[in-house]
Amino acid sequence: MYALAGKRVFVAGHRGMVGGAIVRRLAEEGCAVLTASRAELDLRDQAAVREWFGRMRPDAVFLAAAKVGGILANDSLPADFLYENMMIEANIIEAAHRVDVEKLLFLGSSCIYPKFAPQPIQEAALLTGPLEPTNEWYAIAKIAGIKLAQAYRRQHGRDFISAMPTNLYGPGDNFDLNSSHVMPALIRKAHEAKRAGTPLTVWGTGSPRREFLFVDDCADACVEIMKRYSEDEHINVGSGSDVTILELTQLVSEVVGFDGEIVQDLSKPDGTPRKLMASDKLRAMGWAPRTPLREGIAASYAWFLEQQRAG
Ligand code: GFB
Repeated sequence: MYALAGKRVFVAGHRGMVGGAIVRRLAEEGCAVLTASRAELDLRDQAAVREWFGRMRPDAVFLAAAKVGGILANDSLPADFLYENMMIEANIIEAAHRVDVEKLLFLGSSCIYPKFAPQPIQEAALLTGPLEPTNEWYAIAKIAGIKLAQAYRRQHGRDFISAMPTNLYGPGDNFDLNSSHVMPALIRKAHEAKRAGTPLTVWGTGSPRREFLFVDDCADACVEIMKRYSEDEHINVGSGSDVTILELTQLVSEVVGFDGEIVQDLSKPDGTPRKLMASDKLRAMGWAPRTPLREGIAASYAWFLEQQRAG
């Protein structure tokens, strides 16, 4: 058991959806939360990261900073996704080692697994087959992060661990249609189609299956993992069930109140056919998600509307 109470806890990536949710969740832990804005600290800059860690001396680190995006952004910005993510994780993990950080949790993604991994995907499926080409750059960077954490455990005895969340969504998500993931894209498209009385366009065939987890549930799991998990192997963080993109489109349409036509854009990629994770290890720790999909979508839509009103 690693106690967070009284500790100095750095959340790298606090302006992002996941980092923001971890900061919210840490309010219950009685710890001092450290954050650094992009203007204060460029996580891709090794010297700056070392200097910051030397000065701020965190006891624990949630490594939730990353260059992230949906299928199109991943596919069209391969250099950014590979370079930026490798720099961020290498700089933070090495700096954490140098200042004797007691515990570090590195966050990855379910796209680290082979494209055709047996479902539900066990942690042991890592590196057993070829990756999905639309996101292999991001996946390679995240696999390197897992290996870095393991390497520092092995060589230096560090308590550095990794968690792999499934597709996440919620307040703080990116709703930009060119770079977003499917959930915020569908919420925005349904909202705009309802207002304009136009059809809603879904990318690809609509047949891929995805597992979704509400971001505050993920943050809760991350805090539990930080406190109670200390193993070499990464740990999956999923909700345990998945839906097709078409089913998701229907559900989002219901929540948003859109009942118009749904059309397909087959020029856009489908990506991995399915990536449902086996989260048995996490469930065995007694953790379970709290937010049903429909409720999470409603919370996400409410946040989107709030942002729109705020301009
Ligand atoms: O969420 P998403 O962009 O990423 O897309 P991945 C999931 C599925 O939704 C794909 C379909 O089959 C998309 O074709 N889709 C339908 C849409 N309509 C839309 C739309 O309007 N926008 C988007 N974005 N998708 C990413 C990876 O994979 O997921 C990352 O690229 C990362 O590496 C992340 O792992 C969690 O689930 O395919």
